[in-house]
Amino acid sequence: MKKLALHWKIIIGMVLGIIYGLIMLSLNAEWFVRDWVEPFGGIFVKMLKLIAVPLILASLIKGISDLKDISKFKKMGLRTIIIYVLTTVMAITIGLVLVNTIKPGNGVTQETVETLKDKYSNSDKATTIISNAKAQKESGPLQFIVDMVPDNAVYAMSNNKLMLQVIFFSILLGICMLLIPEKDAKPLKDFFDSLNEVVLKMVDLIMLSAPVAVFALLATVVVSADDPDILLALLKYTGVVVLGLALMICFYVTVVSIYTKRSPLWFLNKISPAQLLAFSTSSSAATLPVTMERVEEHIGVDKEVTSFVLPVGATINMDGTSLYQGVAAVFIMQVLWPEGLLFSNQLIIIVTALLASIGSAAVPGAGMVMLVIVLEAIGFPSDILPIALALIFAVDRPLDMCRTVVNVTGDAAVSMIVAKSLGKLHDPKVKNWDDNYDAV
Ligand code: DAS
Repeated sequence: MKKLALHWKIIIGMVLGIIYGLIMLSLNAEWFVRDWVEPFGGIFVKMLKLIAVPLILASLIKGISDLKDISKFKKMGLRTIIIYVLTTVMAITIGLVLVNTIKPGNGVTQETVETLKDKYSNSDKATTIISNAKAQKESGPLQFIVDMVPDNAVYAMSNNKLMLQVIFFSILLGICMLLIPEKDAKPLKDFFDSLNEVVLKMVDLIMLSAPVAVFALLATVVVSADDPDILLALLKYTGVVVLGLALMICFYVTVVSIYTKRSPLWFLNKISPAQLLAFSTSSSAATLPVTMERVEEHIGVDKEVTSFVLPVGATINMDGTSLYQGVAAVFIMQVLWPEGLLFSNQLIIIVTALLASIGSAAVPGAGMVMLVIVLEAIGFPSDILPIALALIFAVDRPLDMCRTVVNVTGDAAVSMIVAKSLGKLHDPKVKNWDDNYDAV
């Protein structure tokens, strides 16, 4: 077992977790999983989130201060944001083409829709999601930029959800270190250099518990799955989302292999631990420390690039989420509001799903909260909004797991493309798959 590479241990943990969850479900022992198993998954996710903030702080500040020249930072920043926006718009378009071609929502009978209305019109889960979205929306379309500016640096560090604020503060501090004489910035630079090394070693340590943690996470997902009652339409809807996400993965590996001359299998093998954790945790934020360590030490992207591109990507680049929002919005209209299926609405979906995915937090279920904003943008009737959400949240958790994998893979692919374009893509320090996990 010792010699087994870590990603195989994680996969075994996932498979055993699903089997164990199904067994406990059949024994009506969900309570046991929630009381005695779920905490091990929760602790693991909390540990990863614990180090996400110091890692972003250390790596962003180190990365920017290593640039020596502020014009390099401007070039990298502009290139990164442009590529992120382009890949997100492409993801939404793929989703819309698939859902309008396959039409998973067609064929749901009127009496099924009536059953849905009776069963879900006051669903508390849906009303919670709607109130969260309303809070997000009332603040206006540019609120996520205003929210980016922290008014208290220490508070910003202590709250993972405000990751954008940590990124903003780190970029500001890193730039100012470039603007003062190097000898004055050196003590601070040395501090963040060593903090960065220490936090990366923490990632290795935490990763050793990953197989047990993903066992607990997957067992919990299995026992908490609701039982949807319009299975066929939902299965088709799920199939369309997963097909779209798979096409996005194919797109990333194709672009990476053509532009960076790295084989698709090589890229997927190197990034697989981060993908497996993204799948298990449904959180780009929790996965970020592992994504950074994989891209930097196993793929060979220079820290100057990973330290900026990945933290920013984890918070604003969510290609999987935006594709899901495009498909979900059209599926919901196909089932509940066919008169809304206008071409103009599809264009509105592209713009609002882009903004909604940028504004989505990198935590489980965030994509669904922002879906409300997409639906409201196309004028979806608010009286049947709870039913629309209830219609799809039975399958939202497994889809969240899949779209988070695409979010993380997209960030890694873009970091390789940006690095290659800046001449910052090197041979990886760690050749074999999990060398540095054995180093602890
Ligand atoms: N779970 C989110 C993430 O962490 C994505 C989503 O909810 O759509 O990337």
